[in-house]
Amino acid sequence: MTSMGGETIAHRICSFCEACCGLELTLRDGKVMSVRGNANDVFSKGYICPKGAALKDLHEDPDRLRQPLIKRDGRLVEATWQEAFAEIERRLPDVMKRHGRNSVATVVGNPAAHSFGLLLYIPRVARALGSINIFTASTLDQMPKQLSSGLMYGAWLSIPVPDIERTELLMIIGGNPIVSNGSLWTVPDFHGKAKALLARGGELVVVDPRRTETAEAASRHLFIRPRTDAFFLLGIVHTLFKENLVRLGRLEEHLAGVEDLEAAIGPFAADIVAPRCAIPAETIRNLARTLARTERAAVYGRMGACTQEYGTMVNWLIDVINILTGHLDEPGGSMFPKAPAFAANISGQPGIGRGVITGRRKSRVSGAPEVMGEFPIGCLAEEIEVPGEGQVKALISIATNPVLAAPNGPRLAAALERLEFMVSLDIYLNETTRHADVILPGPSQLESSNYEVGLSQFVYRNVARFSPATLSHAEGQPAEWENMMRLTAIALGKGADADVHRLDDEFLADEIRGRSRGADSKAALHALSQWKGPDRLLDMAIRRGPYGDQFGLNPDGLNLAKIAAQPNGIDLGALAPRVPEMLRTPSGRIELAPEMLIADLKRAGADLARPAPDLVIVGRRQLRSNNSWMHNLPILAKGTFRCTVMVHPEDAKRLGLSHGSRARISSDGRAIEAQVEFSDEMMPGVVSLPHGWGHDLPGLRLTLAARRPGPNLNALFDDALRDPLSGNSVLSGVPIEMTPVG
Ligand SMILES: Nc1nc2c(c(=O)[nH]1)N[C@H]1C(S)=C(S)[C@@H](COP(=O)(O)OP(=O)(O)OC[C@H]3O[C@@H](n4cnc5c(=O)[nH]c(N)nc54)[C@H](O)[C@@H]3O)O[C@H]1N2
Ligand SMILES: Nc1nc2c(c(=O)[nH]1)N[C@H]1C(S)=C(S)[C@@H](COP(=O)(O)OP(=O)(O)OC[C@H]3O[C@@H](n4cnc5c(=O)[nH]c(N)nc54)[C@H](O)[C@@H]3O)O[C@H]1N2
Ligand code: SF4
Ligand SMILES: [Mo]
Repeated sequence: MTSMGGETIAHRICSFCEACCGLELTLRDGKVMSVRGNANDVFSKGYICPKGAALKDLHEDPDRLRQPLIKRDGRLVEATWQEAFAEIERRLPDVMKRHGRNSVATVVGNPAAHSFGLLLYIPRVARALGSINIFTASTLDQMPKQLSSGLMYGAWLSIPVPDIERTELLMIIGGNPIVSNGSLWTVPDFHGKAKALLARGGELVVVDPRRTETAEAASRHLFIRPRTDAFFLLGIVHTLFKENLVRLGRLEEHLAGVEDLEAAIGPFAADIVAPRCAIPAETIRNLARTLARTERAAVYGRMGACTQEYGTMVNWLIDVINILTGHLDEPGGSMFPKAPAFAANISGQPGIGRGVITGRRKSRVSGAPEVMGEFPIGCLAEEIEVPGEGQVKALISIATNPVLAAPNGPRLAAALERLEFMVSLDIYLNETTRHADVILPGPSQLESSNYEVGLSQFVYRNVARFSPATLSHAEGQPAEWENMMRLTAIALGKGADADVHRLDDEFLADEIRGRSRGADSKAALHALSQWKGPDRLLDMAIRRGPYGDQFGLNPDGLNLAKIAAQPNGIDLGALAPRVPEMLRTPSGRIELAPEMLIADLKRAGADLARPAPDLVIVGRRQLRSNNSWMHNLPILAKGTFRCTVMVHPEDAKRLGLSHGSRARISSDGRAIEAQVEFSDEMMPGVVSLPHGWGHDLPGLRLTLAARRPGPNLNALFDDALRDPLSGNSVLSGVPIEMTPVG
């Protein structure tokens, strides 16, 4: 932070999306005067999007909660922090006692993944609660990629990313990074990097049922029938084997399962899969040839590749293609970042590990297997509704709005009303938190320090950056990690008045003792003592990490103080090959043909001839929106209303819809209404509507958002429709009917 003439310049990393742009803020008297991209940031080099600038609006939003709320006579009213925690202590342990530990469910949402004060303390709350009922937005999002990566490389977050600055060919399956700014791939200014790729003669191919902003900027766009990517990719893999295009290169000795894969791929010739995915067989074959013959190429997939019933298979096949064409772990291909801290693939013994397992537990009602320690969020409503031993009776929601973000939101909302007790850690009184008995708001982002625990593992270039708190907390406002520790204390029976700092010290001392011997652990604790809470956990992880000072053994190495002293970040270099060192599979190899996926090919084989529905719906992310929770910020909400359903003019004509009119959209008895927008961006037979809207419910404190509430896309979807392997919800390609209203 530097001060001049009453103004202070501060730097921090934007945590609204995965791009992690470095911001430069100008402050005067504790007020944010402006937010700009930090041109000197070693990673984002000045890039910023409209949401980054909205940090000011979020900080100032009068609707953002600054005081806990407690439900009294059915209304959520302001309370003191002491009253709020006393209420939780009065009611939560009682539910645990009467109904057992599994009766308390925890649901975690997207912003928790961007806030280390929440993320690093979730395991503590979860362990203290001791319930199997954990749900997160991961099963609305990236669980298929986590599972396929876990099975192939041995760690859930060992997810390779395109080395975009050195590639010649990038193929994107179901992602729109020009709008989303990238996901499971931290790549600020994707658009600039894509332009550079094309300028050096490279190719960008986008496979998407909409001609998206990214497709528009690409050298080639292919429409694909939604929910059929597995068949398209199987056709490519089949061609690679059939035409002898497989080139394993350096990875050959580190691979297991090549023959098993080749044997299982038999039924999926390009000619066979073509009608299912609506991409001509010759196009599929040519793509396989181009991928195989291009020296530096990468295939990448995102939401469209995850939110379908073959999500895990699609994400596996994307990596399979990168491997078979010799592009995994090679410069210009798809590579593994090396994070400074917290990654499973930087700790323990290099090259081998325990791998991942799923299904250690099954969900009570549907019998869905646990994946990565959680159940599918699509199972939450039934776990609350269906009586019996282990029924969910209380809920802790952490930075999540599943009433809008999860399929069949209205069913979930009704279920939440039946809970005996609900606590929400959230900054808004919204569609989900209105069901809570207690809401505990976190401080403004500007009042918190932060480090991107997860996203540092998906970077286009290795980097170490830290955001200190820009402003101090409002009087009495605890940090989110302190709220998490107080919940932990209550769940452990230590009471609402426990000294949470001491408890945090005890947890840390235990953890350090578990790892190092007496004198060493004392020295480690002393070295960390300048930090508290998540900062301290971060310092420890960085010191122990691959670039760390190893508590003095490597004096030139990094620690948090050194990183914090560099507001523009520390560049740790371009991605470098990491196989076999990063592998954590029991075999010490990349598992090209995990049993679970080879078995799943039978399901796909039996589904080859499924007829195409007349009309299906897909989602659409928008630049000035972030899932469900940024529609209350003036800078983003202004302008024309964007939550429209895009329909191809031919479809519109057939359905009797006119531009600007309203349409009723229904699916399997569930229905919403939306405003029609004609667009030839759509593949005929496919319409698109953004998700995260539907702010017209009673009892919200979202003044601006409620003025233009929009329809809730997820009200159409069946929460039982999932990828059975990962538990991820199907949120795309769902058959609908559309009729004019009025
Ligand atoms: N149909 C359809 N549905 C989708 C998707 C889709 O593409 N199509 N996308 C899915 C994806 S990828 C995701 S990640 C999920 C997101 O699912 P969720 O995470 O459940 O939804 P969000 O809208 O991101 O809600 C975030 C919540 O966190 C709160 N919040 C914001 N900042 C903070 C903070 O600093 N502290 C605390 N305590 N709370 C905070 C907000 O007020 C809001 O209530 O939605 C999914 N839903
Ligand atoms: N501005 C903005 N940025 C965001 C968010 C936001 O809400 N707004 N959300 C953030 C979050 S939580 C996430 S997870 C990321 C997501 O990041 P992305 O995945 O890049 O974003 P989406 O717009 O969901 O892109 C999914 C694409 O898949 C296409 N698609 C749909 N169905 C299919 C299909 O069956 N097959 C294929 N091939 N394509 C299909 C859609 O048309 C869409 O273009 O974005 C993040 N960034
Ligand atoms: S692209 Fe993402 S990280 Fe960058 S400014 Fe926008 S919201 Fe923030
Ligand atoms: Mo997401």
